[in-house]
Amino acid sequence: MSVEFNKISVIGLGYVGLPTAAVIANRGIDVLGVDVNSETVETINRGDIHIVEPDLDILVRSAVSSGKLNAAIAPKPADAFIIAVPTPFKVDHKPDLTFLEQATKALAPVLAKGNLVVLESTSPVGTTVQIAEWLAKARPDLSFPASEESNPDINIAHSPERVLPGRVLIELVDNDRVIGGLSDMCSQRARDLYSLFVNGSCHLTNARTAELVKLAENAYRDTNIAFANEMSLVCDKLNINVWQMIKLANLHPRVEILKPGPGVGGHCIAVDPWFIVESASEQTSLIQASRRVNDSKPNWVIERALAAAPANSTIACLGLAYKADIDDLRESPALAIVEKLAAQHEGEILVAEPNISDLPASLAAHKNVTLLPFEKAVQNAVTVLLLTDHREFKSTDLTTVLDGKKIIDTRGVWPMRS
Ligand code: SAJ
Repeated sequence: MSVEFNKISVIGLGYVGLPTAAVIANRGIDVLGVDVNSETVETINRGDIHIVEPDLDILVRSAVSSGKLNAAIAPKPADAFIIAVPTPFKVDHKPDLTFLEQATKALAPVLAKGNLVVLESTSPVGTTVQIAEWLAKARPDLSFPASEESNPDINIAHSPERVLPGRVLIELVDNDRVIGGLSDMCSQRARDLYSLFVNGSCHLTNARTAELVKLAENAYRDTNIAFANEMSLVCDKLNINVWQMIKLANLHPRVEILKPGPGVGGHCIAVDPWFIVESASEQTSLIQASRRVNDSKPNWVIERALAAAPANSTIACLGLAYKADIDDLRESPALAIVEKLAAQHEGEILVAEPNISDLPASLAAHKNVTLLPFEKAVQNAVTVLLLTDHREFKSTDLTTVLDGKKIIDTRGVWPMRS
């Protein structure tokens, strides 16, 4: 183990920061996790977790009970700081760096000569330099790589998180990392940091390239999903089974069409392409068109559901999470669809979401919405709208229960009934 990094601080204890903090702490390194939410901090210090991610509970419990992982609401001195706070967008799709600015300014007072700061949050091109500028302004007594200094007091790099929710603990360790420092020394020091817990290779580049690599990955996926979603509209119009069509097209050795769905959700793929658009709007017609296709899919699903369900009848909505086998409702098209249905359909809406125990406030406010185990929801409904392909929905044999019901399967879980 490198003697350089005896204490590491992870700022932002969400879906990326908490697993990262727990993995590092389980390598025997002292980790202070920092989050502005005091409930989150208390939960973690009890050895519990506030998110659903396979095996994360075990890892956090072990890291906290060994004393290697502690959480606090404010930063304290450390050798390296990993920033993993949300970088959402505003209503006009422009990047909102408020959390990042607050986190950076909170960390500035505890910085000391020799520290390394790594930005992991997905960020628009130029953000790593922006962090250096914020820090330099707050700490004129220290030198930063954005200045001419070849060996500054503080090293700064960007290494975007690339982990897939649902597989975070595996991908955090096994995925390759892209590391872009504000100087070669910054990149090398960040590589030393990640070498402490990453088995994948570390690829060094500059900060701007690393920033765009991450954005390009997610925009690439968004564009590919948009193609699949567009095909689902084409198939609907031409009365062709989209699942069968894609399965057959994918037999071609150079074709791999992704899966259509109710829209693209989560806090990454539906957001990050806009960061490229913001930097290069005239050059991004394909990226912008893909966003429009994916963003319009929920309304298309709502129209089909309303047309299929008789007035005052009961609709079962299966799934609220933005994708399978997680509890994350952020930017979830499934949730948005059920919210709109609840407002527009006069009958009962029976919601099944195995990964949550209470309805979110936006649905609990509607009298016609109830959360039920999914078999019950399906049994009592006339129309079944499948929105998320959770394993529970896929693994249960509903053959006879579904007979006679109107089915709208947005994920292809029952491909021959769609
Ligand atoms: N989706 C489809 N059809 C598909 C695949 C996905 O409709 O064939 C939908 C999902 O249902 C979901 C959305 O797209 O609503 C996004 O899901 P996802 O599994 O594609 O990706 P995320 O948002 O969970 O995670 C992505 C990953 N990026 C890429 O695969 C390029 C992950 O590696 C990133 O770390 C993460 O974004 C992030 O944090 O940026």
